[in-house]
Amino acid sequence: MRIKSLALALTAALGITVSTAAFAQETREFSVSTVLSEAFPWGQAAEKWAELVNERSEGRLTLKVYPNAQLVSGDQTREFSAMRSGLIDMAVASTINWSPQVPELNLFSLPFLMPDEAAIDAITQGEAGKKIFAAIDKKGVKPLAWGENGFRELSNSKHLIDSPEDVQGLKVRVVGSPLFLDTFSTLGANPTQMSWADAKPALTTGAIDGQENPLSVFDVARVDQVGQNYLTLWHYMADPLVFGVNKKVWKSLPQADRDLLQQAAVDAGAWEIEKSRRELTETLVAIKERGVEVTELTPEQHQAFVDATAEVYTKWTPRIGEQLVNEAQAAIANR
Ligand code: X2X
Repeated sequence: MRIKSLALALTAALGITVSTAAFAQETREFSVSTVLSEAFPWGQAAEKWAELVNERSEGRLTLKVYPNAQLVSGDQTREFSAMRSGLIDMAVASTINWSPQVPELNLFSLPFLMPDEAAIDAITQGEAGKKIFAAIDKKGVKPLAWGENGFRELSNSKHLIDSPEDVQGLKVRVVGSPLFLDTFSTLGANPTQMSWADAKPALTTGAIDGQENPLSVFDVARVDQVGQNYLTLWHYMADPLVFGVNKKVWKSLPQADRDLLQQAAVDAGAWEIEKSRRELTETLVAIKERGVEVTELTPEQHQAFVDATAEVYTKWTPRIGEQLVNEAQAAIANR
């Protein structure tokens, strides 16, 4: 808009008439929802996307990031619906928060499905990843690229956890899908659904004993300061991030801008995945230095958790789609 009016003013001042077609492309601003701010890799992914889009469109397209799920008043599981309805233009979102509306996204929450980072990539970068994007698309949001929140580790204020028995009776905060209630109930815990906005106060007052989040979140949000002194590295699941766009916004964009937006999302996602994986070692050192007791599981201890949560697959595989689960497992086996 500004460039166009400047051009019109200039041509008028010079007493010449030129076609304004060259200036006809207006600037546009879009909202981008995230749950975590730019203090976290997740928020940085969104800011990187905004930066690349701004640069590559020479200021024509602006992405304004709204962190802390503020566009849905902190209620992160309503983000997908708000995007579909057009209340939010774009988002960098966790698969966990969109899984109530897109059942296929529960794939990533199946306990101990993905043993390592290569396993995440085997899903997202392969046929299973395409199927999941098709499912998101079908539910009303255009997915563009993958990012990563990370492997979610279990913390609590009570005692060291290295066996399923240790989890029994613990009040653990979870979010998103009822799948998490099943995982923790199967382990004998007392899971409770809560948004991230409510989690920290609940940890502070002791209303809940534990929570699960990636190391970057534990570190940056200073979860150790609210009494979470025990951290078990059980890598039971990882939540990828999805860069997505409201369908109406997507359709309103010329093809060149769609390509620009998607390529910037792919580049920002790859940048953030690499960065957050690289920072993990350093983050763990920082957490240990603060006095948090960090527990790594032996292969036998790990297997006990795998066995104890196996029944979650029986209930959830049909909901996610048997073919998708099989395809993901095959991709992981061949990684
Ligand atoms: O709420 C959480 O635990 C968080 C921040 O990791 C997500 O949004 C899934």
